[in-house]
Amino acid sequence: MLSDHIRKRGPIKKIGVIGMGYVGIPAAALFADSPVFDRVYGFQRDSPSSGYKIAMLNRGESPLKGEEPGLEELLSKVVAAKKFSCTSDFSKIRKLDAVTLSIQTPFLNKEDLLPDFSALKDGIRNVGSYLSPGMLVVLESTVTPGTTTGLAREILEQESGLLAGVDFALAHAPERVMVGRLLRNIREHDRIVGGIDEVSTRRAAELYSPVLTTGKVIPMSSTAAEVTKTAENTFRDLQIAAINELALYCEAMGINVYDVRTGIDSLKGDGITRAMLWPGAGVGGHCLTKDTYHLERGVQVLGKDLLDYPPGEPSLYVLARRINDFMPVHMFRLTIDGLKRAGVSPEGAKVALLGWAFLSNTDDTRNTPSEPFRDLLLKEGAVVCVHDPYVAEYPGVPVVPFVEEALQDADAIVIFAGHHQYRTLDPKVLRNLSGRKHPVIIDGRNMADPDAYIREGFVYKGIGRGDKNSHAIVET
Ligand code: SAJ
Repeated sequence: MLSDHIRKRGPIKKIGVIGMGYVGIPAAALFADSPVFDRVYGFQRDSPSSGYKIAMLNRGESPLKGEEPGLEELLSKVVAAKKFSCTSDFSKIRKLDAVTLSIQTPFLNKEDLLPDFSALKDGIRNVGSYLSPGMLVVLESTVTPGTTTGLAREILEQESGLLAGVDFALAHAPERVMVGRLLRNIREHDRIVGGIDEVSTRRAAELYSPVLTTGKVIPMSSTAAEVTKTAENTFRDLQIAAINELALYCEAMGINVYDVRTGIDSLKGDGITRAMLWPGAGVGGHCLTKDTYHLERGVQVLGKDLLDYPPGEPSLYVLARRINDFMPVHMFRLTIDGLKRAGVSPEGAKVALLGWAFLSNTDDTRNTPSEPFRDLLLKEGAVVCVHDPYVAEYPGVPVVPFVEEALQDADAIVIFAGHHQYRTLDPKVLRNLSGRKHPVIIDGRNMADPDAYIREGFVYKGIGRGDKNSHAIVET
């Protein structure tokens, strides 16, 4: 029995964390910093792309780019105390009580939206080959619901000859970290802990409780934990799609979506909630763009022939994804219409694309909605100059460091990211830089005051600004 193996093994003392990325590194450092545990190993394949992390981590340095408050100090502390070290020798797993896996599951390619589980499967195989009775295995990567009790369990049992739930404990504890606040998120967020059975759930709760400060463990089944993680992002994507659709409606009806948003948001009182998010030029990132498809695949596999749903209707969640992915196309339509109003053909038109990061005031460009927008313009023969104050480079896309360079001789100026800098642009300066009688301004993130630009002779168009998008052109 699993509980006998666990009783014989005693409390968790030695831990392994597989995958030294932005999830695994802070997790390993926090486990190592807890007086409850004796030793933590970080496991990293000595691959050409990431092998360098091993030596860095063993010097107590963080290989993560960007500011992570407290992480570097914590790493050097636990390395000096000999409570943490990084290794590529996976056989060390044999001596451990618990192993967590935080390995990326990116898309194979954008078309079929299928996840690439190959790296995760390698990690699971490595654990399986060194598995011993009473050990706990926890998946932290975002996976399709059913993976823990399915694929992961099968590989672990095949490699080890042991049985999940009988010889070893198996659970899913999804990570909920945001870059820039990794340590704080792990300590303060509640931690969903889902075992394949009660004993596994309890053992996994024993692993995570010591590192939580204000967060608490929320126990459930492993599949419920997988659905929680994917659905919490699906719901955020849905909320954004809902306000994006309303913005498109307001444009068609000639009203200002921000007035409507304020109006709806004013509905207060207990039990009354309206998750009014913000319309925009699109949804990027590595969470919201993929987790909906994990959830859909999960219900297709686990719920096969069991799902009762309105016949012939598309999934609301996939439709939300389609609406959000339509926003860069809508931005393209607004740009073409704006150029037409200014009497400029897209062929050869110079367009300043302000903002390449998917998230305002960050350098994160994963799945940026700016990219499909730029592709559409290039197809029309436009010349696109990309500016982003936080993004130095992007494969195949030149990014200029100074906004003036993008604005010089621009026929159209398109705001795609809500970077602070774009809120203080001066229409007068922009018009002089563009040198056009009626430059076009397309506002994808509610950064520009329509009247200030219209007064300067601009052709203005903004997401959700049905009240302004057909304004009279001012001759200056
Ligand atoms: N966006 C909108 N309108 C909004 C909010 C966001 O268009 O009202 C767009 C953003 O411009 C961006 C995309 O959606 O392109 C995603 O924005 P995000 O704020 O959700 O940022 P992410 O993708 O980094 O989401 C992360 C997620 N965290 C994890 O997965 C651990 C998500 O679950 C969090 O809800 C989100 O951070 C957060 O709340 O900050």
